[in-house]
Amino acid sequence: ANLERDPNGYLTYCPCMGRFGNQADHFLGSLAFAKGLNRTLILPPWVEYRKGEMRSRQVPFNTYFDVEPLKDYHRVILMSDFMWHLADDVWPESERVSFCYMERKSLQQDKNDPDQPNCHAKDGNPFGPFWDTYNIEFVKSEFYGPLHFDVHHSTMATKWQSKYPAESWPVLAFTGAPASFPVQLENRELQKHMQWSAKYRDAARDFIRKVLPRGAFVGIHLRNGIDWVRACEHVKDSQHLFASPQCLGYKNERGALYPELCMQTKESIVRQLKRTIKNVRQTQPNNEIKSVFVASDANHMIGELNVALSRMGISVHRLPEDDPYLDLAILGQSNHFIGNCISSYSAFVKRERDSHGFPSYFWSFPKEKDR
Ligand code: GFB
Repeated sequence: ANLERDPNGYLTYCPCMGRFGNQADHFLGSLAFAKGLNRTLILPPWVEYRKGEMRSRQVPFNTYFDVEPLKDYHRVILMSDFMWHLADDVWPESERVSFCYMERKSLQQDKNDPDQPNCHAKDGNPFGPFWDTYNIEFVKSEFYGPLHFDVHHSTMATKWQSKYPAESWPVLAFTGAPASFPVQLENRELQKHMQWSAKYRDAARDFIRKVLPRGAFVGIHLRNGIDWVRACEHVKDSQHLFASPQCLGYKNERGALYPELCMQTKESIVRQLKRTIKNVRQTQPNNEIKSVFVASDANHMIGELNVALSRMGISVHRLPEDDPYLDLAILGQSNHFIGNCISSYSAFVKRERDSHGFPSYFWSFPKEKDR
């Protein structure tokens, strides 16, 4: 490919925090930030963690999402394209500077150079493996504080541009995503530019056509693994937890956090699912729900749900093999969706469905007594 250099510069970052839901939130913010600064966004690979592996895996951005639809919003380039075709010219090895807000302490304190403040951009996992994927070493650190990433509410973009003009700083390389978590309200709608790659679109469609019975289906997300049980303990001392603003509002306009929002009992899940199906049967008699698709990180409750729903003539299904991305793509296509307010994985589905005008609901929200 004969790629042309963008005179306005580039922005690259490591999606070094959290798993997919977190990375997706960060991606939307980084995309808005790149547009605000008028720099081409280098599309990072997704960072994945496998059981028993010490180093993260980096999966090319376009394995899951198409690149073209993003260009309707802003200029982007795959990280591999940038590194193979442009980096030698735009970002020579001697000029690779890592950006962080302020000094980051090293895990292994540098004995030779103990006091030199540094981003330590490659320290630990996934930081090292991420940049190693493209053989990137940094020669220097740059601390950008007190600048920040909210380009919607201030003259922040201009400040970045005057402090780091593209002529002298062709590439801004961030140690972590230049974005907030959870995703800023203004950036949620950028989700419409994240469109599943053909592989996932087709796989979702095939599963729906071949495995699920004909008719409408409800997609549900059950987030109930041990990491989640532990995370939910923080409900009692927080205003917000992870993606909770999607339900409660960014300023708690729609209420305070409560435990059932994070973790639900099996009984309440069955109750809400039955009630949802009955409501739909009454209000939309022409598009009768025939099945339930369950996505989960741990317990799919297939047995319990089949027992509870068989009398209503409804079968319950899951993927034969764990695939977090295919689960997401199918949930995005379901006729109805029930997700978890606190989970950023659910939040991805909710945003995608909003962009299509598909309905979504959440477990135990609104609060039982307020319904
Ligand atoms: O995506 P994620 O940041 O969402 O992390 P949360 C959860 C990961 O668990 C996903 C797996 O990326 C998947 O790998 N997972 C969750 C699932 N639900 C499903 C599912 O339905 N199907 C499949 N196949 N996999 C929070 C994070 O996770 O968890 C926090 O935001 C923190 O950083 C906390 O780590 C404990 O927002 O749900």
